[in-house]
Formats: sequence, C-alpha cells, structure tokens
Amino acid sequence: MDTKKHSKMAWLWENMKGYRVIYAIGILGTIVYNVMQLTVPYFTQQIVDLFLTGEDAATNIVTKRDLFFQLVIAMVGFTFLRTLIVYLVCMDVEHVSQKVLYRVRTHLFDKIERQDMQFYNTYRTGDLMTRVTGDLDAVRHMIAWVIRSIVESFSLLVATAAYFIYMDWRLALAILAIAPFIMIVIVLFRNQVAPRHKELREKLSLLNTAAQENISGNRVVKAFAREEYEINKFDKCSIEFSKTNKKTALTWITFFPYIETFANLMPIVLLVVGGLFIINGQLTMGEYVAFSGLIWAVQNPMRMLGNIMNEFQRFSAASDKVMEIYYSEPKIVDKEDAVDMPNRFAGKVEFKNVSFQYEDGNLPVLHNISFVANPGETVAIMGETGCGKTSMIQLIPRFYEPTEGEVLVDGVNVCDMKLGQLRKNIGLATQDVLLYSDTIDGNIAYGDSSLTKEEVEKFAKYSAAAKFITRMPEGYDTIVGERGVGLSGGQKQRISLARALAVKPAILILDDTTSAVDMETEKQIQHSLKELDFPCTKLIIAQRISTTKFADKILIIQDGRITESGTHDELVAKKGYYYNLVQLQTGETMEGGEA
Ligand code: DGT
Ligand code: MG
Repeated sequence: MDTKKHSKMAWLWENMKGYRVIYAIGILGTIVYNVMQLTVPYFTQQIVDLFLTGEDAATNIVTKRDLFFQLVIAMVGFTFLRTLIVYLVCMDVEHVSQKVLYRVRTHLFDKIERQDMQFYNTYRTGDLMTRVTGDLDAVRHMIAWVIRSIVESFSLLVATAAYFIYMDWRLALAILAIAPFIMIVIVLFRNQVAPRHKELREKLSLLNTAAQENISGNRVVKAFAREEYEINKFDKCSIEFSKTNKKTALTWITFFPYIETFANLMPIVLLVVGGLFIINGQLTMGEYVAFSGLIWAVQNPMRMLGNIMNEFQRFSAASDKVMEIYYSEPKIVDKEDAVDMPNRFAGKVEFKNVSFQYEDGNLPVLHNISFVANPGETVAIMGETGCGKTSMIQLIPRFYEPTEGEVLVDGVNVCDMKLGQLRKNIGLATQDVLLYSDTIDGNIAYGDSSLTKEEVEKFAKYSAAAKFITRMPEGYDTIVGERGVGLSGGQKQRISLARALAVKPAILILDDTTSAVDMETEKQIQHSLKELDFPCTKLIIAQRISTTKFADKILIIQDGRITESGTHDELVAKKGYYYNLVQLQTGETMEGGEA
C-alpha cells in the first residue's frame, strides 16, 4: 500500500482520463468568465468618463448617443453571456466530478471485494464505509469546486492586477503590496488546519464504525439491555467528532480576522492613494471608479484563499485514505505461472507438514498437520474449541497460506492454482452463517445463479431445509432479513448448507454446520450427503460423535496438532481422546440429554 509513491494530483489526473478535455474546457470557461467580469467596470469607466464627469459630458450625451446605448447594451450582453458561461462551466465540472467519483468508487469497491481475509481482519467496516462515502465525496468536491475555485480566484486576481497595472501601475502596486501579507497568513493557516482535518477524518471514521457495529450488533445490545451504555458510547464519539469539527472551524476563525483586516486595507489604500492621485490630476474619475468597482476582484480571491485551503486540506486527508485502498494489493493472488487445472477437480485434499500462524497473531495455531482425503471420502475433524479446526480448513480455499508445508488439491499446491478455479470447486458452509437480505431462493443459488427452481428445491431437500421453507408464507420467495434475521440458527445453517451444495463442489467443507440442528434432522442430512448426485470429497468439522461416526477418517486436533486419526472403530480401540468423547456423549444420550 504505497500511497507515498503517487502524488494526489497525479492520481486525480489519472482518474480523469477520458474527461480531461471537457474538464479543461470547463477550466478555460472559468478563466473566461472571470476575465469577463472586468468588462463591466471597463464599460462603466467609459460611460463615467464620456457621459458623466468628462469635460464634454453634456455634449457627448447629445452627439454620441449611439455610443452610449452601445456601451449599455454591451454591458448587459456581457453580463448575460457571462451567466451562461458560468452555468455551462458548473454543468461541465459537475459532470466530470460525478464520472470520476463513479470510476474511483467502482475501483475501490473492486479492490475491497478482491482483498484477502487478512485485509478484513485489519480494516473495520465503518472505516471502509467512510472511505467509499465521505472520503470519496471530498475527492468529488475537489474536482467540482476546489480546483475551479482556485482557477477562479487566480484568474480573477491576475486579470484584475493586469488591468489595474494597465490603468495606473503605481496605484496598482500600492494596493497589491498587501497581498503578500495575506499569503503569509494563509500559509500559517494551512500548517495549523492540515492536522485538524486528518483528526476530523479519523473521528468521522470512529463515529461511523460505532454506528455500524452497533446497528449490526443490535441483538446483543438488546439481550444485555445495554442500550443506555451504547447510546452513551455513541454519544461520546459524536461529541468527539463535533468537538474536532469545532476546533477545525475555530482554526479558520482565528485566522480570518487577519485576512479580513488585510483585505479591507485595500479599499483604504485606494481611497488614500487614489484620492491623492486625483487631486494631483494623475487619475481620472472614471479610472478611480473602475479601480473602486474592481477592488472586490482583488479582495475576494484573497478572502477565498482560506476557504479553498480548508477544503484542499479536507481533500488531502480524505484522498490519503482513498488512495491507500486504491493502490492496495491483496497478498493472495494468482501466480503468473499458475497451473491451469481441469474445470472439475477430482477432489483429493492433502496436507503435508502444514504449520500456520496468523499474521496478526503471536503464536502458531497449527503444527505439522499431515493427512489425506481421497476423492469421495468423508473426513471428520474434531477437537475442542479453539484447537485450530477452522484455521485448518481455511487453508484449502487459500484464504490464508500456510507458514510452513503445503496444502495440495489433486496433487497441486493450492498456492500454484488459479484462485477462481480452486474456489469454484469448493463448497463451504462457514461456522458463522451469513445470509444476504435476499430471497431464500436467491441465497441458495448464490454461487450459481443459473440454477433452476427445481434444482434449488433439490438442494434444499438435501440439506433438510425444504420442509420449513415450504411452510413459510412465501416459500422460496421469502425475503430473509439482513444476516438472515427471521430464521432460526438451525434454519440458517441448513440454508447455508444448501448454498454450499448448490455449486456441486468437488470438495465440500462443513464447519460445524449441523451444530444447531436437532438429531433427527441431522440424521436426514447425513443420509442425503451420502446420496449426493455428484462426486464430492467431504471435510466435516463437528462436535457430535453421531455426525462423525461414519466418516472414512476422523482427525482429532489438539492444540493445533493431529493427535489421533483413523476410523471410528480404530479410534475407539485406541482408548484416547476420541474414546473419552464417545463415552461422554453416549453416556449423556443414555441419560436422555442431547449430545
Ligand atoms: P471452534 O470453532 O471454537 O471449535 O474453534 P476452532 O478449532 O475452529 O479454532 P480456530 O481455528 O477458529 O482458532 C484457532 C486459534 O486461532 C484460536 O486460538 C484463535 C486463533 N484465531 C482464529 N482466527 C484468528 C484470526 O483471524 N487472527 C488471529 N490472530 N488469531 C485467530
Ligand atoms: Mg471453528
């Protein structure tokens, strides 16, 4: 994530590809309409000198009547034309800014979507949301407003300065001598406000994260009756944000009087110096009127600079965040010489001396794991909570890479495969089930949208979900809420199983997928898993002996190591961990409790 290498403006320019010409036209238009502002005082000056205060004013108004009207019409005409150009320029830059916004946002989402697991462990959802919304808006604002305002102020200032110098360079210099002082104030302001904007952006991200985590975790909040606590927590974030906002605004307010004082000095200089020049006959009244009619054109850009600087710093802080994601690269990607595998895998899974440690963890979670699951076999994985089962199966779709050793599928190291090919062959039902707010049908067909209704129903039957789905008011068209709200834990697990089966995977991985379903339903699922109408290797993490009993192989994991492996009978005969588990669970069953 090397943001440093790319300058912000170069990055912006890069993303304006295809719109650069029309943007340049907009900028040119900005210059034109600002220079055009000078026409009004020019015409005014002519009118004043010729028809109002000049020596021949009285005769001129009779003899040069036509010129008078021409000047007035030109003045009105230019004003209209100018308004039209301003309108077109605004449309133009708005158009470009929206196009660029769309482009960057799509790119950003694409980047986020393709990241690996580690990325999601690092970034919080609320922060990522801030990047694709608020931060991006600051980028849009840069194109639509900040750049245009810089050009506007600059062109107005330069044109006016040139016109002033043309009229009377001594008076012009006297007025413009104040500008450098304003510049100094602006630089001091920038140094103070830049860190404020960085801080403000962080506070906004914290605020969004607090809101997001709270809303998605609302059930826990309710369960623990922690509403007050959470409201207070959010309130704190909100106060922090508002305080920082105030601090940022205050920074401007501290500098504003200096700029305002300097800017207001300009008309005073004009009055004093200009007055003296008129008295001495070095300046006509018309010229004085032109100067005074245009003095705002020097003052305003100076006043605007603070505002522009403020917005520029906001862009600067936001674009850092956006560019960090924009240039981020997932570590787990296809190798250039990735092996091209057949579309459908045979389904052999092999771990060879695999050890693994999370990048953000300080201890290895898997040690020297070796086993083979042959095509079509069922391998059960058992072990107490936290022993590393989920971590182990996450290495198969290459969500993470082993720190040592190799994970092979069909004899090829998964790290040498194309990710897309590998993952298309794996059906995974994760431990914490996440369903989309979509219909049940849509959720089951998530991995293969070409699935027919009949097929969806078939997979629902396999996962023993058909019955409860048909009982729902709208059957397969029932919309399940966000994260599957409205379904029971066991129902969600069964839909998740149907979704994993629906891709007809060569390798099916079930991570505790039947933990929340009753024994009877589980039996049905076991039965259908045996009867699947496509060949499939199954890796099943489970806690119940009833689930694992008929597996071709059972692996017992303890503290990240395989301590026992074999069939049910072999492991029972071994009288080790598994044997104790059997004792414990069958004993409980006999007493009538569920294992
Ligand atoms: P379970 O699902 O409760 O039966 O437990 P397992 O066996 O699935 O455990 P697993 O693989 O989720 O976790 C093994 C160890 O790894 C445990 O000490 C927690 C740690 N761990 C899990 N996920 C992460 C992670 O994303 N980052 C870090 N640093 N550690 C993790
Ligand atoms: Mg687990």
